Amino acid sequence: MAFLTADTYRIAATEQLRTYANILDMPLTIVYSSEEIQDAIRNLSEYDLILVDTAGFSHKNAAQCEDVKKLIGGLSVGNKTEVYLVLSATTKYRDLQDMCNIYRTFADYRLIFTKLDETSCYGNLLNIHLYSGADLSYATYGQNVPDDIEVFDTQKIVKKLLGGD
Ligand SMILES: Nc1nc2c(ncn2[C@@H]2O[C@H](COP(=O)(O)OP(=O)(O)OP(=O)(O)O)[C@@H](O)[C@H]2O)c(=O)[nH]1
Ligand SMILES: [Mg+2]
Repeated sequence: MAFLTADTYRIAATEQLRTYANILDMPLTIVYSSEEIQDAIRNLSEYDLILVDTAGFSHKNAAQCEDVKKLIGGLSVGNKTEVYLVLSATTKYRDLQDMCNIYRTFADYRLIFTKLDETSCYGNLLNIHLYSGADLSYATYGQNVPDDIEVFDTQKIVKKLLGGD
């Protein structure tokens, strides 16, 4: 398994991922533009899994959206790709809808919801799943890596939603 990051945007984002890569003893490749992505993937062809991190940005920034769209497009050429859209459970419904619509134009994706520990409102998860038609894949419940991520447990969330927990 190898890491590839295109997040050269946020201060120290690559340093942070390098720390994870060191802990897990995996190679890290940094790409600075969508044009570099195919070469970078080719150089990692001996790995069966490559985790790619894209830069976080406002979905209302059209230029950055275009960059990520190109990057994801470049990844898909000749490779089996899975795209995950990571959304915070604390984001307002209307904004989540906008994010889903914009990312839908990039690729088919599965959803990861973060920050379930910071909210008591679970309706957005169900509504966004229905609205986007995307599968719910993982959920995170805190900042401890890797303990606070788990496969999305529908039963658990439905229980919380109906006040059973
Ligand atoms: N409480 C809580 N904090 C979380 C959770 N998931 C992530 N965080 C925190 O949220 C902050 C941002 O996490 P990142 O993983 O950097 O988020 P990101 O979406 O990659 O950010 P950008 O790349 O800048 O868009 C960090 O301080 C994380 O520890 C969660 O499930 N619960
Ligand atoms: Mg990030």
